[in-house]
Amino acid sequence: MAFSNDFIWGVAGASYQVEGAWNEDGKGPSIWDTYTQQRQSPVRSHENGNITCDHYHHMKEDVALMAELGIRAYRFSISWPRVIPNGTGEINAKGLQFYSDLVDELLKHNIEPLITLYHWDLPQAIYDRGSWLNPDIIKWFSEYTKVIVDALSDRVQYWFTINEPQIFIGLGYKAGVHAPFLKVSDRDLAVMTKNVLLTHGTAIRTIRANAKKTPKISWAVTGPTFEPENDSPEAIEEARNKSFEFNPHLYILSNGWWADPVFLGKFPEGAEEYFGPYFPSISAEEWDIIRTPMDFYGCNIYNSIDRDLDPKLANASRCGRPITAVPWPITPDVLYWSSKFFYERYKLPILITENGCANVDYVHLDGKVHDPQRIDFTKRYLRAYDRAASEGIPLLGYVYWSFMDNFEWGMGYDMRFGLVHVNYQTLKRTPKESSFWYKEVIESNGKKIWD
Ligand code: GCO
Repeated sequence: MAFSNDFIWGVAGASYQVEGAWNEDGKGPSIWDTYTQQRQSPVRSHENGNITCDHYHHMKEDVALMAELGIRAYRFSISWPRVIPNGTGEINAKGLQFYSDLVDELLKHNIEPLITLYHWDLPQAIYDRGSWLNPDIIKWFSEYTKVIVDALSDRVQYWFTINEPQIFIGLGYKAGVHAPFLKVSDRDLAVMTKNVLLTHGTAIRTIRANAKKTPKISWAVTGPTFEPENDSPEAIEEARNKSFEFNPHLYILSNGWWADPVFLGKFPEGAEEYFGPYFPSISAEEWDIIRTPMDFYGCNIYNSIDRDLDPKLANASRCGRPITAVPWPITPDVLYWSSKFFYERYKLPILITENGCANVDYVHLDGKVHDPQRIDFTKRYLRAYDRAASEGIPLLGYVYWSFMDNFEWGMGYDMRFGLVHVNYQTLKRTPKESSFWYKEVIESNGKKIWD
């Protein structure tokens, strides 16, 4: 057992996925609101986040439940359009108050707030002005960041700029399965990448310049890696290279495309040839901003990347393997390999900002939610993470996704990741068996995972 004594044990959620109250108390619309209000919402079963868990109105009850379950940290995101309805300009005092109250409530229960500034609910007004294609977004996001930091940094220490650029750009603008459901060209993706990277770097500077409590800052990127075929140095080297290389089809979802610029000051090899005249042109001054240092490396990890995508071979290697409800493969060792590879390459302590299991949970005849798959899943992943700790890789903590079931983006409500079950009709919360198990994991600082 190698987790440090101050290891952070947390749970996560995100504004659009849990809050509801989509048009209350002066909140402006986000791109997720706009698309899910259409008669034919592109989300599975045409579902939307209008009410979802109604966390906006159940916040105190939810925090009290976290405290009962022994949770030490809560990673949540701020809805930009709830605080600044038009994206820029006027501040919605009620929206800001909600987050201030949430922070107070968490601290009252000794739960550390971990704030994500952007978890995909872009103000519609910013989208209308060009979204990530418009370089003004860098300034607009920085202004929004300052509003939040001014209001909350007397009590908050942990900050995440953006959540998973791979996904909000990759699935939102390339694959067309997340808002705003577009498929744009590589040329546009290159422009967006540059603007996202500059937005991230500028936001770090804004936080550092304005925070009252000394901030600890990171981002939360998605971080799957390849696992080596065996433990030989050659196999490990091959997996390491594949985990960061430039692949023309998958670059937008990769680690190297987003993190190499930030830490190494360059895009991965092969990118410039691929983009030709559309390769992002970045001045020395802009590189400085993109490379603004962070304090740790926050990453969301659920599974490793399939080694070979050759369909002829795929049947043999994939057939019947364990999967979650999403369905993603269950690959526990990815927590070891990702932590190792990221630490070696980017030289920062690791915080797993999301990891978790979607399961087929429902309330059983005895009134309880039995979810042994989630317990087994989490135990396996934490064991692999523990291996990384025992090899001396600095690990700051583990944040389970998610605290409660919620709106799973394009997949709607069928996917349940929560430690707490939510009945979307009655809004009743029922802690699942896994939440009681996780409580013991926390109380034992991880020892419980070896039982
Ligand atoms: C993420 C997502 C979460 C998802 C979770 C499960 O950061 O990937 O932000 O919002 O709900 O990952 O897919």
